[in-house]
Amino acid sequence: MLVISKDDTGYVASILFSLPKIWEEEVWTGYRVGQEAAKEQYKFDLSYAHDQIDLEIPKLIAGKKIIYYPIGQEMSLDRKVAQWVKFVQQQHRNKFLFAPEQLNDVRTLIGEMRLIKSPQEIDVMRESAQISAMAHKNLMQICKAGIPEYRLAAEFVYQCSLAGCNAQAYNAIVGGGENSCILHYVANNSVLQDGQLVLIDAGGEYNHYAADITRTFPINGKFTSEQKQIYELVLQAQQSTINKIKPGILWGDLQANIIQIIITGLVDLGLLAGNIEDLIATQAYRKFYMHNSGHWIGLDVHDLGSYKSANEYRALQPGMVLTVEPGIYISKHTDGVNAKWHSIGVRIEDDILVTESGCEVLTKDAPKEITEIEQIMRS
Ligand SMILES: [Mn+2]
Repeated sequence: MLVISKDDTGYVASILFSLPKIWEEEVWTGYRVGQEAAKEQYKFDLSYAHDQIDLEIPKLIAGKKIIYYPIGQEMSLDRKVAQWVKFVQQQHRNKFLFAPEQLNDVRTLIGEMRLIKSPQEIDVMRESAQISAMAHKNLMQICKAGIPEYRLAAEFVYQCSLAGCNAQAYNAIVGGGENSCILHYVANNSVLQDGQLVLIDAGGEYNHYAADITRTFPINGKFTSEQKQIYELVLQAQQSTINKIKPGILWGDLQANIIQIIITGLVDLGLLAGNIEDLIATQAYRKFYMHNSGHWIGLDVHDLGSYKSANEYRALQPGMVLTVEPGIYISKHTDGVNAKWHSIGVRIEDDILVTESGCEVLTKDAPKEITEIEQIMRS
């Protein structure tokens, strides 16, 4: 448990409570930092063994007005906080030290801090994105009809691990054919069929920072005419939206741009009929594109931080990292669609850093142009 305490003069102290360094326990569960190294190596101002929490925290909160902690995240912590406050109330009733009067949720503050990445964080995210991008490219090289979806998921994990990822940012989605139309398909246990697409949504986690990439490509290496038309439309929606990203752009503008392009394209292909404005107003696109433009990404794949402030979509700022991930999904269960479009699910997703002058696509090494994908899969 980390306590950060600020006094009236503005002095900030960091106090760590952690497991004591006991070799007979470490031999079972692994190395521990211990209290000495916490101060010397990690520069905490104070360091205690975890069993000192109930003794030390009341001293730390006495005289403070507000406690920030994740309210309601763990009932055991809610109970502890109440006990510590009650203890201070009783101990200091007749002294000049007061018990805290206010509990605030620390996640609101941390969410805002996590929204703007430092240069060091950006370096790690670039590395995480690059490893994941190369792992996606590798899947294009080894994919062929007849292998199970989990083979590609396993190869992805393997390549990320070889490059130093300690975990995956989330369970990989590898969906061939009809499975590409299930947004969070994680069964990954069907066999990839010749002539169909495979959609792969997978990202490694490097030094605790997530990557989140989706690529869709033909299992046999060559797009059919229908697959190509849907793919090019999704790619156009994604590229046009990425091109708009720069400081000052509102979060909601990204989804609006995707919807505009996807609806126009679906009308051109004969998959939707009617006036563009009416189709947007009635959300007719939801039959084919039923999710949002993306999300913040960082320590979590869906990172903390609000998308609106005071009911207005927030404006992008340098240092924010977000995904842009339009998709079109045409299942055999989708009503009123010519069978030639069935089982075509396409999503293309990249991780984008907002810079002073525009943006940087952190995941740019994962191929997404049709000619590039077909060339990689041919060789
Ligand atoms: Mn995503």
